[in-house]
Amino acid sequence: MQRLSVSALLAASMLALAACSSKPAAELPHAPAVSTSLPSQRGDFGPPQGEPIQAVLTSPPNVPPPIHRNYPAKVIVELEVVEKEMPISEGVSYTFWTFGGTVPGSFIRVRQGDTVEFHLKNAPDSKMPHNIDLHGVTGPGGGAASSFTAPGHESQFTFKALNQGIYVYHCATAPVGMHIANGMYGLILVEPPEGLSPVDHEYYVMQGDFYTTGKYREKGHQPFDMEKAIDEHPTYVLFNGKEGAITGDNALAAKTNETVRLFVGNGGPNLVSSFHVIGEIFDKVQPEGGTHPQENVQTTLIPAGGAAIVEFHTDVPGSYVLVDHSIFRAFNKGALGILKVDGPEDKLVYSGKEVDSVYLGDRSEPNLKAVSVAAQAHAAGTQTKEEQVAAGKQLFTGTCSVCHQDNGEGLANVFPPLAKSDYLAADPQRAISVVTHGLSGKLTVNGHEYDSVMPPMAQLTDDEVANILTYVLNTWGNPGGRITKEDVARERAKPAPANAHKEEH
Ligand code: HEC
Ligand SMILES: [Cu+2]
Repeated sequence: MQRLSVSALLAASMLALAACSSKPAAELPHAPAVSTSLPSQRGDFGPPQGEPIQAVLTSPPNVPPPIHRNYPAKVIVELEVVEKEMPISEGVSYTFWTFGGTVPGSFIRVRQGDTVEFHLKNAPDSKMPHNIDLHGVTGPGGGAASSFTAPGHESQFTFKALNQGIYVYHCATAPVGMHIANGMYGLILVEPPEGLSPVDHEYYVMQGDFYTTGKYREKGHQPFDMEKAIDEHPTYVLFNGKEGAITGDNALAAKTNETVRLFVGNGGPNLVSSFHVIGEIFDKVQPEGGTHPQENVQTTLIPAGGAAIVEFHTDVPGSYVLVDHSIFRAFNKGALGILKVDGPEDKLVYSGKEVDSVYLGDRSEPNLKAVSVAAQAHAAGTQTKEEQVAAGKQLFTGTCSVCHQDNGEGLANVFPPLAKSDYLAADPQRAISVVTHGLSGKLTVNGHEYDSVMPPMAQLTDDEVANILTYVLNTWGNPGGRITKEDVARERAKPAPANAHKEEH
């Protein structure tokens, strides 16, 4: 087998060589004219012409404007590494290491054949040395060896952008995985000489997996967890480095009847992304950032350290949800974004009625501010019942409301009411166990019998359970009272009662 594949490779490369040498060599320096028929041709179009150009760098989700040049130029890129604390979720902070102050790093756009003079600076207050490996560079380490930069220093190297495509760049300083896990990646687009087709919107979205010592959404500052990273058990899987980076007020925007191009990267460090936009079909995808497009695609796989260009047309208004279709990552680890399309309905294409709240739960209401306010107040020892209620209300939506409904009325014969529930009023502390351990078997609420199963809400932290139950106790005419984080911790530590939800194996 081994020998077969080696000889097959040899034959293939000989064929490729033959194909190359059959091209008149004179064609190569004047590539723009021939490049449409040879889209993957390497782009040494000769020495740079004209004055050097300072590259426009943009922060996600923005993309620098298209290049309308028809000659190769010298392009100067200045990128600064900044280590900084930023929110990773509402009320949760993380020390990111960044290219240009954002995760993912600044978007770089050059033209095939350009000579790129790259300046990598490392901010004086950095604690670590860093470097950069650009997948669009031909040369050892993709620039890594030439760009190792201590805090307060600057490195410079030059490369020719020989191949067109969308490429990941990342830090490659040891421990490499840790530098990438802390957010050190971004995209560089090498436009074909004739440019990309014009579209109405271009956006920059990049997935990454993150590893914190605390649980998902556990409040406060969260350090990097090397063990979880090695085990490939991410706490967060995110688009653009923060839960909610592209939802709510930060959602990507378009109008109906427009064309949208997404440059979608995946920094990893570990996971591959099954990138999907709920409610859209990709008219065109350049999988793996390669040259030959695929058409009419639902979900495209983006490897760690890879990227794709995705294009589609907007027909119907509404919220389109960007997800990693490894779907627990979307709804339980944060890999979720929104493209908000405004414009008139087209009932012929879609009958109407937005379904995003069904899909999104608490994420359709992205304002979790009350949750972090409550957490901060708790840390300071000043938390009021009102703060708990406000936070609990946010968390109830999409967690408990799925079954017990937004108004707490439940659903007849299936989900018991929480509104004016005599079962709840009889023993509010018992409700803690219901949430943390689940509940099964017969029970009577307000004279009606239920014999169903509530799974344990194990994803909720102690303060989240406390806030939700305090909200429930103080709403819909329930008796009031307060549940604390300590109450929950105590109840959670106890063995599950006999009527807890039992796992079936
Ligand atoms: C997947 C559906 C589901 C979800 C989600 C759910 N519950 Fe329940 N809940 C039930 C069912 C079903 C029962 C009744 C179980 C039985 O019949 O043994 C129940 C019972 C209860 C009870 C006791 C009965 C009553 O009406 O007072 C409380 C309290 C309760 N749930 C609170 C919550 C809270 C708070 C949340 C959110 C943290 C939540 N539940 C999430 C399905 C759910
Ligand atoms: Cu680094």
